Amino acid sequence: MLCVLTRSASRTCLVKPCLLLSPVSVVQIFDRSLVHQEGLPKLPVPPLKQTCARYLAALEPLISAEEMVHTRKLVQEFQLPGGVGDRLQKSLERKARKTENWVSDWWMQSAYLDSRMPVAMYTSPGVVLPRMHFQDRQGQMRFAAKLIAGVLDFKSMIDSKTLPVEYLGGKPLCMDQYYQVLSSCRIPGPKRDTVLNYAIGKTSPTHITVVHNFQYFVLDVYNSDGSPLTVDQIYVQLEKIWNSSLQTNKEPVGILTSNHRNTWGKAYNNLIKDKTNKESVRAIQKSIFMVCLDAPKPRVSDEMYHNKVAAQMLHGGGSRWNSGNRWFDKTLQFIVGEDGSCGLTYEHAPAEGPPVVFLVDHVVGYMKKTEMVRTPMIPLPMPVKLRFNITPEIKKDIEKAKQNMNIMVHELDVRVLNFTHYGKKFPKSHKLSPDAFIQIALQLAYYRMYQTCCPTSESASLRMFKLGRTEAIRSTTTESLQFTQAMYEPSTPNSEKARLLEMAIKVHREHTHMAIHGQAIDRHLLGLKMVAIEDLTSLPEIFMDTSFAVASHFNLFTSQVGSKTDCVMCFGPMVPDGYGVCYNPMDDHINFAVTAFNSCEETNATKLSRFLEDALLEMKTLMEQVSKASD
Ligand code: COA
Ligand code: HC5
Repeated sequence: MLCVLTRSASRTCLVKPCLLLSPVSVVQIFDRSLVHQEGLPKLPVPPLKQTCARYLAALEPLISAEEMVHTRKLVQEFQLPGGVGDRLQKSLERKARKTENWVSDWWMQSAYLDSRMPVAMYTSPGVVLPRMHFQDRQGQMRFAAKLIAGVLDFKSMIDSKTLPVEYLGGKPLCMDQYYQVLSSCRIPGPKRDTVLNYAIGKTSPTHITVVHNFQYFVLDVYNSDGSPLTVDQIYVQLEKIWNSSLQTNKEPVGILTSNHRNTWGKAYNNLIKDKTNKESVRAIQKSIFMVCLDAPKPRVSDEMYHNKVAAQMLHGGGSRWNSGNRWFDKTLQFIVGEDGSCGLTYEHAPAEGPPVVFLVDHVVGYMKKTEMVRTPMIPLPMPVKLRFNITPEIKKDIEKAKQNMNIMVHELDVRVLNFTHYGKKFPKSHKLSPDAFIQIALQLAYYRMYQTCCPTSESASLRMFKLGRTEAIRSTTTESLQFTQAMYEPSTPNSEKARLLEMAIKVHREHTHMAIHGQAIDRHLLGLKMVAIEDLTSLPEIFMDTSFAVASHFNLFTSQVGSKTDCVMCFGPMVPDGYGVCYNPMDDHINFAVTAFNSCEETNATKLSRFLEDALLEMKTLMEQVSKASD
C-alpha cells in the first residue's frame, strides 16, 4: 500500500494503529497526539494592507528611489478597495477557510516538486556529524550498525505516537513532518515530481536499503516477531553485504537521480520499463531509509577536511568517488565513510531540517549509550542484492548523469567555518538574541565585501500552525543597512554604532516574531500570485515589476538549524550569484557552512566566511567597549 503525499493523506498517517504497543497505551497515546494536532491553529491570511506596507518597507534598502516611486504607485493601486488585490485577498481567505493550510501544498509544489533543477546541491541539504575515530571497515560497519539501530529506536516512537511534542516560544508545534521522513521517496515526473509515502497503509515497509560500491541491498531490519534487529545482528548483515559487493566496476545507476529532473524523469521511465529494474527501484523507494557505505575520499589537509566532508554530504564528490553511491530521491540517506566521515543528506520536499536534526540528536544519544553486545545468533537470511539490467540506452543516461554531476561538483564551493571565539552565550550575556546577532553579522560581512546590501532570506518555522512549513524573515532592513554603513564610518562614535546594532537586532526580532506567527509577507505574496494564476487571465502588475524580481532574488539565503550534536549543516545557494549560509549556534562556538558557485566571478565562499568571522569579532569588541565605557 502506498499513498501519494497529500495533506489529507498525512492526517491518515496520524491515526494509523500502532502494532508494537499494547492496545491500552495505543489508545491513550493516539488520543493525545490527535488532540494536539487537531488543536493547532490554522495559518492565518495576513491583512492585505499590512503585507503591502511591509513589502514596501522591505524594498526600501534594496532598490533606488526612482524604482520605489514606481513600485509604490503599483502597490497602492493593487490594494485599493474593490481592486485586484482586494479580490485576490478574498479568494485567498475563502481558500484558507476550506483547507487545512492554504499555502503548504502551493509551497511544496513551487519550492520543490515543480523545480526542474537537480535535488542534489540545489535543494537537498547536508548534515555532517562529528568525525568518528574509525579508520577501517570494521569501525565503519560497527558505527553504521549502531546508527541503524538508533534510527529504528526513533521510528518506534513515531510508530507508537510517543514522540514528545515540540514547542517554539511556548507554543506547541505541528508534528506532521515526522511522519513524512521515513519510508518516503520523491518520484521524478516529466513536468512535476511527486512524493510517495509508504508508511501510510496496512503494511508499512520493514526494510532499509544499504548501498556499497554502487550496489544496492535490501536489508530487513525486523525479526519475524516484529522486534527490531539488534546492533550485533545488523553488523553481521552489513558484513555479508560488504563481502558481496567487493567489485568496484559496477555501473553507478544511482547517479541518474542527481540529474536535472526532466532528464532524470525521462531516464526513469526508460529504466523501469524492465521488470527487474522496476522491482529494484521500488524496493529502494519503499525502504524505511538508506545507508550509504562510502569509499574513502582522497586525503586532504586537516584544514580542507571539513569542507570536503560537507561536500561529500551534499553531492558525494563526483562520479569517481561517492556520487553514484546514493539515491538522491530518497528522503533520508545516512552516509558513513570508511575514513570516519559520517552524516546525511535528505530530499527536502517532505520535511524541514529541524525534524531531521531532532532525529539525528536522538540517534547520536542512542549510539552513546548502546554497546555492541554479542547476542546468540539465529542465522538471518542473506540481504537481497538489487539487480539492474543496464541496456545501452541506460548506460548512455548514466554517462550523461556522470558528466553532469562532475560539472556540478566543480561548480560548488563549500566552506565550513568553525567559529570558536564565542557562541550563543556571548550575545545572551548582553541581552541580545543570538540568532539576530548572527544575522546582523552576516549583513555586516556582506556589506564589507560588496559595499552594498542584498536581498536576504532567513528560514523561519511556521510549525505553530497545522501543516506549517516555513516563512522567510527578510534580514536586510533599513535598520541593518544603517548599522552596516555606520561601521564603515570612522567618525561615528562606538556608542552610536552600538545603538544602531541594538536597533537592527530589535527589528530583526520583530520580523522573526511576525514570521513565526504567520504575519510575514513572502508566503502571502505567493498565495496572492497563485490565486491570480488560477483566477485571472493576466498577472497583476506588482508581480511583473522589476522590484518584485529583485526582492525575490536572494543573494544571501540563510538558515539556522540548531542541534544538541556538534553538527555542521549545509545547503547550496538559491541563485547563480548567491550564497547559501547555514549555521548551528552552540553555547561556546558556532558552526557555519557557506556555499557559492565557482562559475560566478562575484561570489567567493572563502572570502565571505573570512568577512563573517571578522564581523562577528568586531561586533563583540564593539559591545564590550561600549559596556566598559558605561560601567
Ligand atoms: N537576551 C537573552 N537571551 C535571549 C535573548 C535576549 N534578548 N533573545 C533570545 N535569547 C535566548 C532564547 O531564549 C534562546 O534560549 P535557549 O538557548 O535557552 O533556547 C536562545 O537565546 C536562542 O534564541 P534566538 O537566538 O533569539 O533564536 P530562536 O531560537 O528564537 O530562533 C529562528 C530563531 C528564526 C531560527 C526560529 O524561530 C525558527 O524559526 N527556527 C526554525 C528555522 C528552520 O526551520 N530552519 C530550517 C528550515 S529547513
Ligand atoms: C540540515 C539543514 C537544513 C536547512 C534547510 C533549510 O534551511 O531549507 C530551507 C527551507 C526554507 O523553506 O527556507 C530551503 N533552502 C535549503 C533552500 C535554504
